[in-house]
Amino acid sequence: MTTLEQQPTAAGSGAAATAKFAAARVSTDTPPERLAAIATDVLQALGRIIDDHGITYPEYRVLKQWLIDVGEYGEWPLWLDVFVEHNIEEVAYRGHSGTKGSIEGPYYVADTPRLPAVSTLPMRTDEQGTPLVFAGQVRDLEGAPLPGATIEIWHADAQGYYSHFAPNVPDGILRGTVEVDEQGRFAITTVRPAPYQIPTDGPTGWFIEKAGWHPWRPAHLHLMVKAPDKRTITTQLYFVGGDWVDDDVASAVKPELILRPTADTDGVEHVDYDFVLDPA
Ligand code: MBD
Ligand code: FE
Repeated sequence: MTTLEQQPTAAGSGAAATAKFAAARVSTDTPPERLAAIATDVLQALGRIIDDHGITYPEYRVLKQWLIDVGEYGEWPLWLDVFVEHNIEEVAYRGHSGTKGSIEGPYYVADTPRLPAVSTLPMRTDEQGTPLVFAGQVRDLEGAPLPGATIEIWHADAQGYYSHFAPNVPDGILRGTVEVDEQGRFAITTVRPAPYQIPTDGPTGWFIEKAGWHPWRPAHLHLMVKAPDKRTITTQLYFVGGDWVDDDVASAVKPELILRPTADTDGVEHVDYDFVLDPA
C-alpha cells in the first residue's frame, strides 16, 4: 500500500536536494573586482529587460512571491540546474577535447558503494524497466587505457524517480562507483530509466506551465568519470529516438552523447560507450 508520505512531491525532492547541497558549504575565491564587474552586468541586463518589457508592479510582486516560493520548496538546485547549468558547463569545458560533458543536475550523491568493473547496479528485486548492459573503456587523449579510473553512475528508475530524492525509492538504488579493470574496461548492468518530469506541483513547474513550456527531460544516465591526473568529466547519456531527446527542458543534450542500444533475443539491451579524459 502506498501511504501519503511515500508520494513524491516537489517540496520533498526539493528539500532533499537543497539539504544535500547546503551541507557542502561551498566557497570560492572570486576577487571583489570580478564580483563587482559581474554583479554590475547582471543588474544592468535586468534593468534593460525591465525597461524593454515595461515590467509592471504586479509582475514585480509576483516575481518576489515566486522567488520566495522557490526557496521554501527547496527548488533552487532544481531551477538553477535546469535553466542555468548548461551555460556554466559549456564555459567550464571550453577547449576540452575528450568526452563531451553535460550538466550534473541536482541528484548526484557522492561516495556511493564501490563496484567491480563487471557489475549490476543495486536494484529492487522487482525493479521495473528494460535491462540494459552498458559497457566500454576509459582512455586518455592518446588512446592509452586508464586502469585507475572510476565511473560514478546514477539515474532515475523506470518511473522517472531518483533514489535519495523520492520517498518511494530505497536509498542506494540505481547508483554506484564502478572501478574499471586493468584495461580500463567496464560492463554495468542496469535498467533503462524513464524520462524525467520536473515536479508540476512546485514553483518550478508553475513557472514552466505559465510560460507554456513542457516540464520534461529525456531519459538519461548520469556519469562522473575520474582517473588520477586526469580532468574529471561529468556527463549524461541519452537514448536515440527517445521522447524529448530533441527538446530537453534543461538544454543538456549533445549529439555525441546519444546512445544507440541494440536488443538481444532475451530483450536485454546492450550498448558500448567509451570515455576519453583530458589531462588534469
Ligand atoms: C534531472 O534529473 C536532471 O538531470 C537535471 C539536470 C535537472 C533536473 C532533474
Ligand atoms: Fe537527471
